[in-house]
Parts: sequence; structure tokens; C-alpha cells
Amino acid sequence: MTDFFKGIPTIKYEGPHSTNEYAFHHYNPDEVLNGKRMEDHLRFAVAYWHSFAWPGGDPFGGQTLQRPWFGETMALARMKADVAFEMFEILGAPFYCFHDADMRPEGASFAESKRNLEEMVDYLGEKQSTHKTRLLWGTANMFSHRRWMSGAATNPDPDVYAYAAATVKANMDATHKLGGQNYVLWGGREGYETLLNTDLRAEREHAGRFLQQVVEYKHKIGFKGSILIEPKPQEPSKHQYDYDVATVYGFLVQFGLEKEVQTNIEQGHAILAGHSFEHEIALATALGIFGSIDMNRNDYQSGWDTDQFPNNHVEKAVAFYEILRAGGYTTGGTNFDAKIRRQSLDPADLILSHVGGMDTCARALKSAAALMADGGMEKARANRYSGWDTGNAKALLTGSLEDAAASVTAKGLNPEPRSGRQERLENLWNRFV
Ligand code: XUL
Ligand code: CO
Repeated sequence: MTDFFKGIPTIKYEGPHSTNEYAFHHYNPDEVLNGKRMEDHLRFAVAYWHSFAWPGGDPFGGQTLQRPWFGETMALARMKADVAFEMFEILGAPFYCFHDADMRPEGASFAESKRNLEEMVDYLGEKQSTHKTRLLWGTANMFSHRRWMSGAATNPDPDVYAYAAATVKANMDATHKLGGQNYVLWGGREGYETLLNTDLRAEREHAGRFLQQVVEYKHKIGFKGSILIEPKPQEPSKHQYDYDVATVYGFLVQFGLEKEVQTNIEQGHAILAGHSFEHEIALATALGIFGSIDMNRNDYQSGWDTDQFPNNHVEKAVAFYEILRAGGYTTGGTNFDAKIRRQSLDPADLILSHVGGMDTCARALKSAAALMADGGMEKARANRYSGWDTGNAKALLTGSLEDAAASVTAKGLNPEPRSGRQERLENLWNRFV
């Protein structure tokens, strides 16, 4: 036991009227909503990088957070893992996620970095055997070190492509060994700054072949989890190849991977792409590539990726409604890709930020589940499209453009517009949030 969270109790559900800040007010893991326990609906994960590896810097200033485990030694990496699992236990978090660079020190060579990773995987494996927390997903950090400056799989230097392949292979092995349920690839620096020095076609083709190799390796090692791409439109690169869900889908189809790879959708990335979070979830569901979510909130004015904890349950309810419509998660979950603000120095801030985020999501889920159980929204939607239930309407889709044109004259069609009833549906929403 470390004493980092000394005096902080295990967080329990006490209900909406409790005034205890060290309690859940909405997240009640065992409460059943629409036939499923809340914990199984939400599948919360803590992100190693924000909570245990981030020093609190911003573009104008460096480290604000001082943690006893900061430093590049294996002993400190083990202390970090000890603290991490203490936090998972305090929160009752069922899952966590990591990049290699979050949990092992960088070595002087690839071989040393890999050895450090493998030792930490064994250490985390021991931790998992005495705790309930499991690995939701693993990933590789291929954006922080200067070698990735011009990209990983899209780097003009083939040696970097090879290094990226070795890095992802090591991280897939690590994820597989720890029983991870997904493997995530966020583009990091897979994009470009200027067309003046970029062969866009070659970079996309290399990224496509790289992803095919990842899928081939998944099947070779018998990894049963999902491979997920995390879209983001810009930052760090000016132009990122995995801009949004629609762009990723086109990329997957081009390389024959649309049945093999799904998406990890992040609220803040959706906002940066000019979309809403729920749009990205609904589109991924419609395309059959919805996998998991990175839960956070972006500041709507700042225009960059602020990765704050969610605190608006009304907004998140729309997202959870789309997840329920998708049938819920299979291997996915709700990963808090969210960090405390750089002035939030106290160990308690780390815990209470997650408590607030979990409560916000639970409250959103309760609203979404109640609306789903009510059925009014789905009834209204079905009614709006009910014209398509007739045989004549279906024939429009199986026939030709000329057949459809002929039906207009034959039937003397003169369609009368019908109300979209948006405000009435918004009023229905408001009864549940
Ligand atoms: C970056 C981001 C990453 C990915 C994992 O914006 O969201 O933390 O989630 O590499
Ligand atoms: Co993310």
C-alpha cells in the first residue's frame, strides 16, 4: 500500500440526496436499467496517461503536478502501478487503459523499452489477479518521442515504419497477455503539416497496409478483442488522416477492413471535427463500426482538445441514447480520456474528478434508459418513416429511376409535406432528463 490516497474512503453509492462528496449520487453499479446492471451498461475505464503520467503542463508553462512516482525508473513505474490500482479500487472502476509510454520507462534502445514493457505487463498482470479491474484496451504512444515527429506508419522514413510495426506488435502482445478487450490506434502524428513536403497518396497507402498488417497479426496471435481506430481531425498534425467517423469508414473500405476494424469515438474529437458526439456514434452504428468511446468534454470556445471531465448530463444523455439504440457496448466501454485541470493538485482531485464523471454518465444513462423504456421517441421515428412499410414504396428501391418516375404520373403523386415535430420531440426529451 502507498499512502498517496491516505484518508480517502472507498466510494459507495449513497443516492442523489447525500451531501457526502466521497459518494456516488447516481452511479449505482448493481442497479438494473432495462434489464442490465449499470456497471455492465457503462463499463467505465480510467486512462493511465491523464491520471498518472501527465505532469500538468500547457503551452505556456511546464509541470505543476508533483507525484512521488514521476521519473524514468522501473521502481517508480511499479509505484505508479500500485497507486493506479489503489485508485481503481477506491472508485470500483471495472477497467483501465494505457499506452506503453504511460506505464514503462523509455529504454536506451528498442530492446530495452520492450523489456521494460514486458516487465510491467507481468507486474500489472499480478495486480489484475488480486483486483477486479481489467484492461479495456492497450495502445502505443507513437506521437510523443521525437522519432515520431513526421508520423509513424506514414513517416517518409521506412525505418520509422519498421519501428512503428515493432512498437505496435509489442503493444498488441502486451494487451493480449493482459486480457485486453480492445486494441486502439489513434492516429497521433499520422497526418501532415504542409503539402509542400508531403506525398499524401503514399502516406495513406502506407497507413492502410500498416492497418492490414495489424489485423493479420491479431488473427495470427488469436487476439479476440476488437481493433479500434480513434478519429480526430487535427492536433497534433494540421491535417489528420483519421478526420472523423465518415473519413475512417472510407479509409477502411479502401483497404478492405470495414468488417475488421471499428471506431473508438471521443467527445472532444467529434467537437473539433465540427460534429456532435451523438452524430459520430449514430453514424458509426449505421456503418457497423461502433466500438467504444473516449468520454470527456471539450471547451466549446477554445478550439483545442481540452479533455475535461464531463459534467453535463443532459448533453451526455443524447450520446448514451445512441449507444442504447446501438444495442450497447460489446467489447467497448466508457473510457475517461479526461484530465484534471493543472491547478487541481490534490490527490482528492484525481478521485473526485472521476466520481463526478461517473455520476454524470450514470445520470445521463438513467435518462436515456427511461426514454428508451418509454418508447415514445422510437414510436415517433418509426411513424415518420412508416410510408416505407408498403410494398409500393419498397418497389421504388428495387426498381429503376424510370419506374419511380413513371409512378408519379401513373398515380398523380403530389406529396404534401408533414411536420418534423422537432419541438414536440424536444419536449418529450425534457420529460426524461
Ligand atoms: C489524443 C487521444 C489519445 C487516444 C489514445 O487526443 O485521445 O489519448 O485516446 O492514444
Ligand atoms: Co482519446
